[in-house]
Amino acid sequence: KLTTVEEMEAATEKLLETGKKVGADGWQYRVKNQTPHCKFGETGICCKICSMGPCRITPKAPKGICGCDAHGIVARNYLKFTAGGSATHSDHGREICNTLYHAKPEGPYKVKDPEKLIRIAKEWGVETEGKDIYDLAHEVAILGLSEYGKVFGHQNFLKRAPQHTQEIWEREEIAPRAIDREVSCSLHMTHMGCSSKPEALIRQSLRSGLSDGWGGSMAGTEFSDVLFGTPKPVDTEANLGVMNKDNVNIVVHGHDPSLSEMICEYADDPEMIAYAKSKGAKGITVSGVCCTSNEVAMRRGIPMAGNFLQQENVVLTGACEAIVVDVQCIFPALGPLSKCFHTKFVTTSPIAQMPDSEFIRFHADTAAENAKAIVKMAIDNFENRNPDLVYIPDMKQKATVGYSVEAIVKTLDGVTNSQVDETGTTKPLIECITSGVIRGAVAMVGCNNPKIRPDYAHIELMKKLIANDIIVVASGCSAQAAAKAGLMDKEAKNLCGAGLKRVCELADIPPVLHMGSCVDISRMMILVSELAKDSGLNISQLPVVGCAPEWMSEKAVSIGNYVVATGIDTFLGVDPYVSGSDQVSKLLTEGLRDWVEAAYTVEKDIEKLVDLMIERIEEKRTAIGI
Ligand code: BF8
Repeated sequence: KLTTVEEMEAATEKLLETGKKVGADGWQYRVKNQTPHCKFGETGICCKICSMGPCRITPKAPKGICGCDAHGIVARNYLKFTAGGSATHSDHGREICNTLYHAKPEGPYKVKDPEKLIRIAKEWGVETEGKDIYDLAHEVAILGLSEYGKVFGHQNFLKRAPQHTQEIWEREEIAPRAIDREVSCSLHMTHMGCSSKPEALIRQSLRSGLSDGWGGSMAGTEFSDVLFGTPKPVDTEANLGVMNKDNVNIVVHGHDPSLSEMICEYADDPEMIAYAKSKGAKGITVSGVCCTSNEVAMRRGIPMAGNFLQQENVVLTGACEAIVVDVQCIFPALGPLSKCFHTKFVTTSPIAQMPDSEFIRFHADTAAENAKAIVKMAIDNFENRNPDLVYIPDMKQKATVGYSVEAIVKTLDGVTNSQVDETGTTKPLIECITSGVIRGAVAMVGCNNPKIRPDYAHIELMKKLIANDIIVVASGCSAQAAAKAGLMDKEAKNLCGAGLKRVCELADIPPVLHMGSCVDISRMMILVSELAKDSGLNISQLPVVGCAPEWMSEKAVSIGNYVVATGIDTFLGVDPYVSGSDQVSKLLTEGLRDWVEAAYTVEKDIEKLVDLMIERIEEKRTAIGI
C-alpha cells in the first residue's frame, strides 16, 4: 500500500504542533508571509545588475535606464540563474576530484572501483599499464581538476555522446570549453552593457548547462563512484519513520558524499556504538535528507528520512541529535529551529556557513578525525533530548535503490529471452521499448517547491506514467518522493500496466528506478547516449522525456538546459521566471528545437503535464514507426 501525500501532510501537521510548543518557525508559515510574490521578480522583468536601477518593466516604462527591454532583461536573468546552478554542481564535482587526489591505500578515502578509474583513464588517454592504482588516481584527479580551467578544447566527457549530438554541439557553438570559463563567460555576458540579445544569452545558457551536465556533474558522479563504489541495487527504507527513538539519530544533509560517507563509516564503528550504548542509547541511526541521502542510500542502503521540504521535519521529531550538513539546499532556518530543540546543527563547509550552527571544518586530510568528532558530539547530545518533545511519525516504505547505468544494464540483461544475445548493452531495454512492452521512459528529477503541493506532483505523475507502461528513472528529491510513497518498492509493479509489470517481474526491479542524486542526472545522459548508439537512433528520436514538476533551484535550471541541449524534451511544472518575455518563452519552448532538436514545455497543471508527456512519447514512437 502506498503512503499518500495526505498521510504525509497529516504527519507534518502533528510535527508542527510540537514546533508550536517550543516556538519553532516552519516554511509553511514563512511562505504565507512571502505571498503574493513580487510580480516583477516572478515574471523576470526586474533588473538590478547595475546601480542605476533597479529597473522594472511596465507598459509605461518598457525599457530600463540603459535601454534594455523585457526580452534582454528576462534572458539575462535566465543566464545568471543558469550560471549559478552550473557553478554549484561543478564546484561539487571539483571537490570530488580533490577528494580523489587525497585518496590513499591506508584511507580514509580509498579507491573502491579501480575498474572505473582505469576505464576513465583510458578514455582520457592516460597510460594505465603497470601503474599503481593510487598513482593513477592522483594523475586522473589532476586531469579532472584541469577540466575546470583547460586552456584549449572542449570537455573530455563530450566524446561519450553520440556523434550526431556532438555535431549539434559543434554546429550550434554550445560545446562547453573549460567549466569555469563557461560560468565566467555567462557572468561577463550578463554584465551591464554586454549581451541583451535573447538568442545569444539563451545559447550561452545551454553551453553553461552542458559544462555542468557533461563536465562538473559528470566528474562528480564518476569520481564519486571511483571513491565510494559504483551503485548496485540495494534495499533501504524511506520517510521519517526511519529515525529510531531509542537510538542516537544523526541526519546527513546536503550533497557531497565525501562528508556523509565518513559519517556513515564512523557511526558504524563498534567503538562508537559501544559509546552510544554507554550513554543510554540502543545504537546509532544515520539517515539522510536531500541528495547526500541519495548518495549514501545508493551505495550503503542508508535510509532516507526525507527530501527538501521535509528537512525541518527531522528536527521537529525532537529525536535528532545532530543534523550534519555540507553544501546546497540547506535551509538557514535549521539553525534557529535546532535551537528550539536539543539538536546540534553542524555545518562543515566554508561554502555553506550559517548562523546558529557549530562549524566543524571538514577537510580531506582530516576527514577521519572530523567525522569521529561529529559522531561523538551527537552521542554526547543524546542525554539532552527532551522525551516530551519526541514524536517520530510511524511512516516508512521499503525501497530498492542503486540503479547506476552499469546496474541497469546488468539487471536488464536477463529480461528478453530470445532475439538479444548480446549482454552488457542497452539492447534488451531497446527491445522492450520497440516491441511496445514498455512505451518509453521519463526521467523524473528535481526538488520540492511550495508553489506545487509538495511531493504530490512527483507521486501522481509517476503513478500515471507507470500505469501507462512508461518506466521512470528518478533522481534527487523526486526519487525520494517516490521512495517515501512506496513507488520504489518492487511491489509497486502492481500499479503498472501489464507490459511494465512483466518487465518488473522478469528483471526483479521496481517500476521507478533510483539513479541517484542531482549530479547523477549525468548518469541519465550516459544512459540515453548508450540507448541512441545501440539503437542507431538520435537521442531526440527516442521515446524519452525529462520532467521536473516541482523544481526550485538554480541547479535545476542548469540541468534543464543540458538535458534539452542533449536532445531530450523537458517538462517543467514551475516557470523559470521567463513569462515576462514572449520572445524568451517562445525561444525556450519552440525555438530551441531548431538548434538542439528538443525544447521545454512549461505546464503548471499537473494533470495536463503528464498527459503532454505521454502524448510526446507516443508521437516519438509514431515518428520512428514503432
Ligand atoms: O541537488 S532536487 S532540492 S537536494 S536541487 Fe536540492 Fe532540488 Fe533536492 Fe539535490 Ni537537486
